[in-house]
Amino acid sequence: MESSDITIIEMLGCIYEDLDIDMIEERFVELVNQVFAFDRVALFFVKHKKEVLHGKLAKGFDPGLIQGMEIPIHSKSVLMSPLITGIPMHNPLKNKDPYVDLLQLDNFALIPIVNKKRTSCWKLKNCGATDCPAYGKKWLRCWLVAGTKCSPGGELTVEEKTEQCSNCPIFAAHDFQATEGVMIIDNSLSGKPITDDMVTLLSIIAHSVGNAINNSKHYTRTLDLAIRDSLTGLHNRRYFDERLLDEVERARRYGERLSLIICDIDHFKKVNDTYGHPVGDSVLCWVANILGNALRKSDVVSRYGGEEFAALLIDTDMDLSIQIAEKVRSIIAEHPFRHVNRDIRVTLSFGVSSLASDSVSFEGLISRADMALYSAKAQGRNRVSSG
Ligand code: GH3
Ligand code: MG
Ligand code: MG
Repeated sequence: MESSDITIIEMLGCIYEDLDIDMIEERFVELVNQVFAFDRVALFFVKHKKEVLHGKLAKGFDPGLIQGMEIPIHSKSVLMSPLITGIPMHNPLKNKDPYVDLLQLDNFALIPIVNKKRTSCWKLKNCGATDCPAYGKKWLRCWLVAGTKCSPGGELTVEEKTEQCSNCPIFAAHDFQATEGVMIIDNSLSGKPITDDMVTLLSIIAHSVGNAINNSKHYTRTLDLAIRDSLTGLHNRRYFDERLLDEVERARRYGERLSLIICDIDHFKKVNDTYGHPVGDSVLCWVANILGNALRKSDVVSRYGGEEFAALLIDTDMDLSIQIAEKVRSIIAEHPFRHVNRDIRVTLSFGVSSLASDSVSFEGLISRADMALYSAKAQGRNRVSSG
């Protein structure tokens, strides 16, 4: 075994152990750099929601050029090809391609970063055409090869088929779940050869990296689920209680301000009784959304109980917190929730408290907000009280 093999195994081991996507990507570029020393390397990742390939990391390239560069996944750029086919491209034919021109690629290869999730087209479509060239292949798609049987019209060319297949649910633009991104390796400056062996080895490494990235996404998603309320997507009570302890401690240590808003939907039972529980659920989500949008990203907004919400306002004093609570109260009171053809009017009552400079306990913060909420209810609801 050569020392470069050991480097690869060691570095891949580290990549696999890491659950932080940014670290995985950085280590991947470092590995490629140490083992292959190409002139230039760039990593692009698929942003599924935006439907773009997004430039993230670069070595040798002008980082300003790569970072933030976006290539629509519908574009016909050669950079997209490895993601559609799952196959690396080594010195691809350079038909006029604005992205290849922009990056001044000449002696280069494109390595797909994919994960194991992709299902074969013939499995997805339950296709029995065993003599189809795409049958039995994981990455080959029907529209990529002549002679496939699934599109009507017999022996069509790849171009004709692409046209026909563009509405198929597994067509390129709709089927990017298994693709994480693409790595560009380039030796255009030095002219050093990029061999087939290098491309093959890199493709295997990139596949492992694709799986590591996918694992990391799953892990992050699981962590997120554990701290969120499944109905509203806000933080759950357990997370809120933990953060409350931490934030009270932090505010005391650094002399920062900290406020708490607790609010409760008025006569919510009546909403359920009148419109049914599922509509009640939709109202809860609507309120949660308004509350979440009214607060800053750094604030901790949670579903505190059934129809009760709590928000921890970091470094915010009582006056500003009352203003924020008042803003949310008026938005909800003035804009009814629209259900089918009916307007459902709901109101909320609020209790606000702030960490006094001499206060040491988080219990005090909660009990004062609770008492203020109780007082808002007692005074007729749909109002903000402080304590
Ligand atoms: P008040 O103004 O005094 O707060 O009156 P209220 O009717 O809102 O208070 P009450 O505590 O009597 O009733 C709360 C209702 O909230 C009863 C419960 O069924 C409903 N609720 C709690 N959690 C959920 C939920 O997840 N979904 C729905 N649809 N309703 C819920
Ligand atoms: Mg209520
Ligand atoms: Mg309640």
